[in-house]
Amino acid sequence: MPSSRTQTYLNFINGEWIPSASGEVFENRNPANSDDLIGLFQKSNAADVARAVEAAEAAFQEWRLVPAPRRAEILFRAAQLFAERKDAFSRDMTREMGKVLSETGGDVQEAIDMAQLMAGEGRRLYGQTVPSELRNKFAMSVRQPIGVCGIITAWNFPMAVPSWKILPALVCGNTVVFKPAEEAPLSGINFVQTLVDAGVPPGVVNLVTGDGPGAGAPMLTQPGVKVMSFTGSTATGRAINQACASTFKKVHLEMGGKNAIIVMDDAKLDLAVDGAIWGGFGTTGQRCTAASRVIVHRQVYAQFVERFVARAKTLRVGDGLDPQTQMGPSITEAQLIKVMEYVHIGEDEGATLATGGTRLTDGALAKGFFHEPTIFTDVTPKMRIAREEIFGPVVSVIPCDSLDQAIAIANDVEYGLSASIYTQDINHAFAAMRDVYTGLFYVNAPTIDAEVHLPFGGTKATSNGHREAEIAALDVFSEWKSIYVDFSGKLQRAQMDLEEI
Ligand code: UN1
Repeated sequence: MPSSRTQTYLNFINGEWIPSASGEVFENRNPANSDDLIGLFQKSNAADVARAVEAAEAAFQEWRLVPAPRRAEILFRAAQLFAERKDAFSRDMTREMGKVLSETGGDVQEAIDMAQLMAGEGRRLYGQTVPSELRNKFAMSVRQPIGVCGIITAWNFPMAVPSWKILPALVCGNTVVFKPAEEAPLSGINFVQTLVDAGVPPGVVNLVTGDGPGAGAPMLTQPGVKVMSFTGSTATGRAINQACASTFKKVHLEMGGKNAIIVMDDAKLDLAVDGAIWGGFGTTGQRCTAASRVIVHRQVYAQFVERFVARAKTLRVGDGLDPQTQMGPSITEAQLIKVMEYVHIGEDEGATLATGGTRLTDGALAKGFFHEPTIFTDVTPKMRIAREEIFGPVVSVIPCDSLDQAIAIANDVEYGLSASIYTQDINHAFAAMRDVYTGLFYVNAPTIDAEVHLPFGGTKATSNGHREAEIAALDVFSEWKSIYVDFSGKLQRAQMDLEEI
């Protein structure tokens, strides 16, 4: 039961913190210690979403006219405030979603970086000027805001990913209705509070907390929502895409991954092991970019496996608030159960369980959702553990005989987010870079750690063709208007033969 000191957090609509029309709240608990109740959050419903959309629609009429450099000044102030609040926000984040403090600090840092990047963009937002086909006529294109943007994000990067979406939406002149993941709503609230403190006007950013069916789904059918940007599972992304079709929303989806590290026979093996450890077990494997497959050349396979397994065994699993901890818990019991199910699936498929495979329940760990770092070896590309996104600390090692075969295996999954190669041969590196069909590619580094000033996104079932972060995000949150200015004082007609002109 919540104690009398338990804090109740509110929705933020039209510049005010208010309760949900539902009158209901939900609990947010620490995945490292389920006794630790972080707070009670509003269980929002369609009425709350309708109110938030209405506020955002009204605010859009003014916000779209605020000059972009002025909008950017607010983002610049937000960057400063995120930096001042970084430690406190990192602690809140570790407490609510479990990743270790150094990683949550990195998550807040992405919001700082993105705010700086988008603040700069307020003085650019470049369009094009091109010559007209006709005399005494100018031709140019400008970016226009679209309207209300619905933003639904995942819990694993609860400040970074909202920043990739909301900050470009704002600098372009849109307004926002934001639903953070129900597993990490406090980071969403911290994010919004900071924007408000930085000077974002009422109605420009609205926040509703709650679950997907209650607080997310109503956005999809609201005619007032013009853009939907989502990060989460492929199944949910598909449903969002379908639900948004009838009102012709612009939909941006960032979904699953089954990312591969390729280790060639000439790789620096210790470097590759470092990369596979960080790529596979960083964030407890709960990244869409996680290196959940390692494709290793048979010449170095035995050596690699030995070192990789030895390193995985040394990882200290525990509460992310403890600076000694290297890997935190799974986000929920359901997620932990999914991890354990995949361990059984791997065993049934005939892969070798080289290390891990068990839930950790010693002492204080019993109160959280902890699992050993787990490595399957002798995995074949057709096994489910080599194809399906597990979103947990489980890595499949797959032997290969050549670069061509490694590339074919890397590509033979439904997803296409990230991939990497460890090699000292520049020809191998460039061939893999060209032929692995993903949105991100790394050489001699793991599949994770994207930076905010490069486009982020994937191919195939990972994405629906858009990219986020970087200025690629501006393409999601603005639309082009082509403008022709005729100063000839007479009717000039394009698409005519020159003679007639
Ligand atoms: C995600 O898992 O949703 O490149 C995003 C990375 C992080 C972002 C991951 N910067 O791994």
